[in-house]
Amino acid sequence: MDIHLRKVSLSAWIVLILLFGNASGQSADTIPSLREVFRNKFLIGASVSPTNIHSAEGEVLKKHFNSLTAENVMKMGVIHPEPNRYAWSGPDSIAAFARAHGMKFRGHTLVWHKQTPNWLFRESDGRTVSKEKLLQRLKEHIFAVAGRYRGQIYAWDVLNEALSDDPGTFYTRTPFMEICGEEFIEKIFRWAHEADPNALLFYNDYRETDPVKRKKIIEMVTRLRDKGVPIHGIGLQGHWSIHSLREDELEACLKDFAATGLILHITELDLSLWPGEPERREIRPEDNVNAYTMANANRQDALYGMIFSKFVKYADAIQAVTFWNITDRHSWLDEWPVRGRKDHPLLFDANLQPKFAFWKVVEQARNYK
Ligand code: 9MR
Repeated sequence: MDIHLRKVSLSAWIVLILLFGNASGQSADTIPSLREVFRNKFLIGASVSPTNIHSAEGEVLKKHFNSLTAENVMKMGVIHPEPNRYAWSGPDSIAAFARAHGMKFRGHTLVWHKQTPNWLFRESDGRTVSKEKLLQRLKEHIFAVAGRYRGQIYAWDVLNEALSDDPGTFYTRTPFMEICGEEFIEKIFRWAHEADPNALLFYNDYRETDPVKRKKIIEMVTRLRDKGVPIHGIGLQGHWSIHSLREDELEACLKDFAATGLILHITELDLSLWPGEPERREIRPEDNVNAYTMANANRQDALYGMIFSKFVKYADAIQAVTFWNITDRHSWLDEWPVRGRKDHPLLFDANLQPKFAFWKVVEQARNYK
């Protein structure tokens, strides 16, 4: 049986077909807009590329979403591939789409140690740059990028994933940290604020449900706040798996982050049908199965319901919920950690139709105070 038809009895199905004459049973008019359902609670966002906003997925965006994040084209290596060259056309087209459709635009990301351009850490003769030069390059980069989109980007991920997953280590060892020491963090927030004083500034990280990692995130942002550094919010990525996400952990996570008093954005939400893995690896025979089984889909429906019941509970702290990609037609998880292994982590299926998980999410709006 097609997975989309499960749970619908035969008689209900006949009624639906008579009513809507639509084999999928879901006429476009009967499907509520996600962003309308959650209006006045939080924004509903998706990460996008300059291409997919103009594909069929763009229609899903226009109906259900009111915030966009560039999945890749604003990262340092893409937007600033050479010392004096910026690639503006991709981000400009996303900005134009956001404007044309009355959507917000989240900036991702000013500083991240991944997807950095090769030239950034090197002198022209190949030696490692000095601390002063690297800081100067960071400053120029931030002023150029945040300056160009001043007034168009409402919130920036200023720093992405600087904290270690190793419980015994605070910061991840990155070229930024090795060359500049932790003081670069404070500086990049101050520069971002100067470049665009109205943008909300975020620290963004994953594995936020892990109590040790969470403590580090809270400690770092609290220290920055106490020093008067302009940081307004914490981005909780939310790359979760149906095999490991636990309600008690999510509850504790949101409670702790809400207690900081900072704005919370869920920045990269998806719920994988595969167990999470920290490293890329080759495909194995056991990966060649369809993970979108009834059991997995049922689990995903229930967990999406649970996740949004928590978001609704903490809606006073949460300003935006952004999904990482739009529909199951394409997800970064189709490539990671196993290239070519299909995942189905989102609320819309590969045919761009709402999944049962979508309805579970919509149901949570009933629980508004
Ligand atoms: O989805 C992004 C993927 O297309 C890129 O190849 C990858 C590597 O740069 O980055 C992915 O997005 C990441 C995001 O920028 C930061 N948090 C983790 C996301 C998934 O890796």
